[in-house]
Amino acid sequence: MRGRFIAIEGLDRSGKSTQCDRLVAHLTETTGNKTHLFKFPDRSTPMGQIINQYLTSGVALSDQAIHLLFSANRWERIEDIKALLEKGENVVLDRYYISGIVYTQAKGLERQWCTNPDLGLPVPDITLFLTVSPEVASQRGAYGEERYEKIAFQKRVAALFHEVAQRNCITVDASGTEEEVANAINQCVETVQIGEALDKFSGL
Ligand code: 2DT
Ligand code: MG
Repeated sequence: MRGRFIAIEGLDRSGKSTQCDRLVAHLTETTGNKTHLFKFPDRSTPMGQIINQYLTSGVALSDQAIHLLFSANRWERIEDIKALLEKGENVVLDRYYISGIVYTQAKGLERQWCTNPDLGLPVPDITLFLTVSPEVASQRGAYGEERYEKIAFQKRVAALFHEVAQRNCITVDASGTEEEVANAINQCVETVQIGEALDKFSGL
């Protein structure tokens, strides 16, 4: 049987990375299979390095160009992800195409335009959306260092995330303790049915 394919989405500082690490450990233990974490953007690839410069050192790129790089950054890792799933290993994603779409749409670009480059990517078995208010997130460590970490922008992203999550995600309250959030995530993951074939992303 193919592995489990789970994405975690949310605002900056919503605790995604911590929860992804915990979920990897939980899946390794409960399924007995290897579990891999992929983080998007993957800053280690050639495209990821340009994305990193854009996010951290103010390198100028048009909204369209950076959007296409974020999407290309997913396409450059997807064959590796599919191969692992086919071997029966699990894959956890720290952000995926929903982040790609809502962060660019929050800049004023059209939803359909933002969706197009990601069409055809494999759809996760479940996408968890960690909710935390932009105000609470902004109190957390190192906030404000990267380009998108401004409360006004995060509020626009949050509104779009909430709208999209109603149809595409399971929402998890991430304002509790690390342990509480991890328990909620583990419960959601246990109920997921794994089909053999992966669906192709066809829009939100
Ligand atoms: P991290 O803080 O998770 O490293 O993300 N982003 C991310 C986009 O705008 N489009 C995308 O496709 C992805 C994956 C979210 C860095 C920032 O990049 C944003 C925050
Ligand atoms: Mg961030």
